[in-house]
Amino acid sequence: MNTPQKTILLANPRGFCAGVDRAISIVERALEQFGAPIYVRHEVVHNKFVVDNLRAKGAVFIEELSDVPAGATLIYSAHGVSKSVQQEAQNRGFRVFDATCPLVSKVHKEVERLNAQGCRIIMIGHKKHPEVEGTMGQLPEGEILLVETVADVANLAVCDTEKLAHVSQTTLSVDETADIVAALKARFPHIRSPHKEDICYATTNRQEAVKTLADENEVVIVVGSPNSSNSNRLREVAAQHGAAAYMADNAGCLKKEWFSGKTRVGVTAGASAPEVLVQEVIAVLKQWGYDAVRESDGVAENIVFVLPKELRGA
Ligand code: 0CJ
Ligand code: F3S
Repeated sequence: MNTPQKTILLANPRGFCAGVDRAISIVERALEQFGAPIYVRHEVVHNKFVVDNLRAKGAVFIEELSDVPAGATLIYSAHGVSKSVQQEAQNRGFRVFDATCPLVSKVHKEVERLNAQGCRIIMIGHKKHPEVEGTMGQLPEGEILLVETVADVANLAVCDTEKLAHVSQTTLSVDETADIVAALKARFPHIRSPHKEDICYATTNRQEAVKTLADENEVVIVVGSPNSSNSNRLREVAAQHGAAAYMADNAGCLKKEWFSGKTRVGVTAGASAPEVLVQEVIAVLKQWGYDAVRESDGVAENIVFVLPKELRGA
């Protein structure tokens, strides 16, 4: 009897998005132009490998601006910051570069615009996630209401149901968010939706690709760090589509028992996970007999975000 071939299917698209590329470049260029140390508020992106690398080059990751010395250069992470963080940075006189993804900044502007029009805003997102803190922090505390689940919608206390709008975190599950939006519309028929959903192109494309991956493979590995929201969502989507799905921060996290009796493995990566880590995962899987590697078809992404003027160089 022939033993079946053990295969790897690589998702397309996977890994770095334009916002992550830009955020990492901002830290690297600031290090080149101004020298170490460069202070970064929060992990610039939620990936251990990226953060360790930048730390080795002289980046210092902090959560509190009180830990940044006077006169220092400070970079905001890709997830964005609240108005109070911006104000504190200004008061302390730092040289600031903003690595907030432009697609997050777009949601910040939308919040301001809706507020100026007198709308009460409901944000769909995960409590305590830095992006949610940054977006909700565009307005004074308590102004924006947060919903995390469909069940939360029933508990919202809203006075004026005519002037309502919703925004969302950029890295949520597309399908779960659609359910929450449907629940909001059912309870508040006049609620305003964004012209284009706030969930970004990279999140949408990677979730779409992982569905195909999960449909065609028995096991799906998502390369990404445990604190990466979009990577966690990819694992959940793969599991919902019937695959045994696992996150792996790097090749060293792979467990042989995940693959026992399985011939078809799919591999993808969160928006903050570098391709080098994907290649290391493939190398280990090849050692375990998965030697036929194929790339899936997928939508081409050609979005590039420009760097801040001062860091563009010659
Ligand atoms: O929030 C973002 C602008 C996404 C940044 C890239 O991904 P990651 O893993 O740093 O952040 P999430 O936890 O938001 O997915
Ligand atoms: Fe931006 Fe989406 Fe990436 S919001 S940082 S393009 S995951």
